[in-house]
Amino acid sequence: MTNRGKQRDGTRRNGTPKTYTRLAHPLVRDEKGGPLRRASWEEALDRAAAGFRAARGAFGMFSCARATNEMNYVAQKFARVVMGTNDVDSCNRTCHAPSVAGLSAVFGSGGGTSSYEEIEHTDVIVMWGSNARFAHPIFFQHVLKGIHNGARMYAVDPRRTSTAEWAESWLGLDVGTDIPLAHAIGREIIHAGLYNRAFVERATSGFEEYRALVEPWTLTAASKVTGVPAAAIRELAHAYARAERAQLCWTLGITEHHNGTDNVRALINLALLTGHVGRYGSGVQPLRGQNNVQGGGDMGAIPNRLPGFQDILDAGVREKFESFWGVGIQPRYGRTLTEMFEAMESGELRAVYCIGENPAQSEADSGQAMERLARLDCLVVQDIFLTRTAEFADVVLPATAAWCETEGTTTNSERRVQRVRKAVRPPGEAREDIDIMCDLARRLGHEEWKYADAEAVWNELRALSPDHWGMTYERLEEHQGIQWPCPDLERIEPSFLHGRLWEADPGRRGRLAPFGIVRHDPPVDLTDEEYPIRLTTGRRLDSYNTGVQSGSFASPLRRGEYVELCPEDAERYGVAVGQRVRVSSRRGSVVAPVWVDPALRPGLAFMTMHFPDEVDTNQLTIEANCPIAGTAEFKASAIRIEKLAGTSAEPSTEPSTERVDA
Ligand SMILES: Nc1nc2c(c(=O)[nH]1)N[C@H]1C(S)=C(S)[C@@H](COP(=O)(O)OP(=O)(O)OC[C@H]3O[C@@H](n4cnc5c(=O)[nH]c(N)nc54)[C@H](O)[C@@H]3O)O[C@H]1N2
Ligand SMILES: Nc1nc2c(c(=O)[nH]1)N[C@H]1C(S)=C(S)[C@@H](COP(=O)(O)OP(=O)(O)OC[C@H]3O[C@@H](n4cnc5c(=O)[nH]c(N)nc54)[C@H](O)[C@@H]3O)O[C@H]1N2
Ligand SMILES: [Mo]
Repeated sequence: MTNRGKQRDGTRRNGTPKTYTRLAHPLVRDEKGGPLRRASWEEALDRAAAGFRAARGAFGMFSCARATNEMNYVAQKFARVVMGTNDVDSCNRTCHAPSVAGLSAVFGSGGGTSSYEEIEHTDVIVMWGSNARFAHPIFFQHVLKGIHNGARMYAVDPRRTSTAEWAESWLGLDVGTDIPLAHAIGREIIHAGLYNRAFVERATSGFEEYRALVEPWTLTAASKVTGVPAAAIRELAHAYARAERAQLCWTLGITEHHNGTDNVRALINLALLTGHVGRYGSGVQPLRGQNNVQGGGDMGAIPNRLPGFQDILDAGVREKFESFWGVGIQPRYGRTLTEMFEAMESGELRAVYCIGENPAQSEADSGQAMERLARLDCLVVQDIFLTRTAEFADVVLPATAAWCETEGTTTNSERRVQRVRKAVRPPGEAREDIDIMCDLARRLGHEEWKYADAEAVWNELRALSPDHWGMTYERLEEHQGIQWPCPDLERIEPSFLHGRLWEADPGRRGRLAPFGIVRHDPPVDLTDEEYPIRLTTGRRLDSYNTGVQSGSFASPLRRGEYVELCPEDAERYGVAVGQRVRVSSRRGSVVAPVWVDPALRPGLAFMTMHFPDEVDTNQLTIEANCPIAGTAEFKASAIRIEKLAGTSAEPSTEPSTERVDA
């Protein structure tokens, strides 16, 4: 491979922002390590099909969370029907898989329980580990309306983020101490007699065990572990429990930990304790990441569910799909994205079809991830840009951009399915993801693979997924989007889920919601004398994920990658804004300029994932991951910072808080 060996030090192109080329023609590589060259569609598809055929039984699929529901339906069908495997997954694994796992364990389904509109009509909003002002700006407009209507907002984040600026109170906890904080809030609510006894008795199970679990977490004990003042914990507990309606929202500050699912369960416990779920204005909301990551999972592009979020282990469900698709479905869960990377290491996975993902730069410990990609017999990358991952590919297939060059639907974080449309002609010979997959399927012996259009795919999905049955394209248009579940062609269901929990005998109608018995477990990558600083990573308003889609535009907001420190730490290390330092973790090392941000606290540094071609942050992160969900601990690594000899601060750059008024 051309790039192997250079990866361990992420300084390769430091300082020179990369412009990505839009893919317009298929490319193939004649030999490993050689260059990519232009090829015809015929040749590229033949090569891809041959590679997949040779690796039958050792094939994995990465599906695209930015593409449509229809595309994701076809992708998982390709894995299951054409390649006979459940090894299909997407970036949901690096992201909100713990939310899906936690919500399904409690409520039986993995979606957020409320609608965006409800946040405008609630009394208390808790933003926990979420910087929605930057990462969910549309949702945040609803939050601002809620605040305008009188709601009080609380922000729980180690950094005083732009979101926290709008909050009544900011709880600046230490990274990885969310469970002690949640347990202390729970204990305070119980001790103050503020829990919803009727709801707990009627709709939940395991309360006594939960009460015993949280009992040691007094305000003082939690304050010591989390760094949050006892009075602030108490205030949040009382505000949340006393509210008539309350919304608890979380994102990656909760999920991207080695115990992400436990974190999610600890937060859901608070909603169960107070009854803040299953009613208009009250609910729990994981604000999902990519535009269609909710839909990708709903469509079955995950290893444990068939379309409609139906469990693969359910024989009745399997039978339905088997008779519809005319093939047997393996009666076991497939590998997650994380497990697929491990299987590349052992040689059990030898071919990967990577559609609209850039794992060479988005996986934790990316140096290791790239070594594994380089080891594959066959890597086919289907993308709209020539990504870093494509640099390891044997075949690169140019796709159309789902959001403006194809027809279909996507599903947002409030479970709303909406139409997307083709408005722009794709460049060169680029083809739609679905057409490319069908062409490959036909080459692999499935002559019948052909869809007239996206609507034909959707109608096939509707026939198999009761939750989507009522959503014809016509109705989606008429209602400007419909939320699932929508099992009926006439009716529209309420905007929130789990209203049954409030019915007289919910236990008889379905499951009780169990409290999560979860314990504090600090981050895996411990800070010590050698690596004394806690690094957390995340996002900025102006850039998107690995920067492939946002890297090529010029903007005064876009200032490239920095390692951000608080003023006290900058002084302690004797570094100033613009000065280049070496940042090292137990896995790798990069060079980055310093930024000073008073939103941080001593001992805490922040970097983004947006500019990996300048500074490859994921060389530093740890792949330790949640055993239930497989999500890596992107939010907690241990690092050290060293001044580079002969460098000094660039003059004239003012320390900035980077915050923008909404
Ligand atoms: N502008 C922009 N928007 C985006 C994206 C983007 O790249 N750019 N990406 C999209 C995607 S894929 C996703 S998943 C979402 C992510 O959206 P968010 O999850 O809101 O984004 P992050 O900045 O990754 O992390 C959120 C916060 O977690 C905090 N945090 C870190 N460690 C901890 C901890 O231990 N406890 C708590 N309570 N908080 C902690 C960080 O300080 C950070 O402010 O954004 C989506 N929207
Ligand atoms: N350090 C650190 N690392 C992280 C995170 C973090 O917080 N910190 N967050 C993690 C999270 S939450 C996520 S979601 C992942 C994201 O990880 P990835 O999904 O791997 O990264 P993206 O940059 O979003 O890559 C999306 C790719 O899809 C392509 N694409 C867009 N539209 C289409 C389409 O219609 N068709 C096709 N075929 N391709 C398309 C784009 O060109 C791009 O190459 O990163 C994870 N990595
Ligand atoms: Mo994400």
